[in-house]
Amino acid sequence: MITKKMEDALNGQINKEFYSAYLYLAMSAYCNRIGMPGAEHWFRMQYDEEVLHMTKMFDYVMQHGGKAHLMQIDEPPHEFGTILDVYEASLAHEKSVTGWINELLDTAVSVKDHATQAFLQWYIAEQAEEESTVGDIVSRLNLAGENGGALMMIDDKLSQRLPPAPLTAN
Ligand code: OFO
Repeated sequence: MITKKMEDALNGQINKEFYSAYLYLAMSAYCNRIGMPGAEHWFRMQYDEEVLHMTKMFDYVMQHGGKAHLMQIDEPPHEFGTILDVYEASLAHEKSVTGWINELLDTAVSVKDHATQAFLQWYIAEQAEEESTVGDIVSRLNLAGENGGALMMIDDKLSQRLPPAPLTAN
């Protein structure tokens, strides 16, 4: 059974994962508008992944005697600049998410909730992977600069992203 403090913190993160999904859906729509279909697809897959992050935590709260509490989701931005700007915004967001996951783990430690500490290790590893993946795309876009051919090659690569595998709560 999770404590009220842990339940509130997890519900806060569920809301942030929803926001992440919203943000990436907005980025997908923006990439459609600027003629980057591969990036549009990549962010649509990222949206799907964030929904899985959210539902994994949502299920965990309920399976551990807590109350899943859904809150209002903030409106994301709709304009992002160049394709490099879009991915830099994504990287900055993932760094924020890493900080929030670390704070969640701090809370689990403070209330001596060992089960939630173990559960959160999955998110810690996932955040390292997310930052690395997006950081790599930012590096490639920086190298491509204004080179249209290079940008098309990167966009083609982004179009090959596969859907995320289904997750379980534990
Ligand atoms: Fe849920 O990891 Fe991205 O935001």
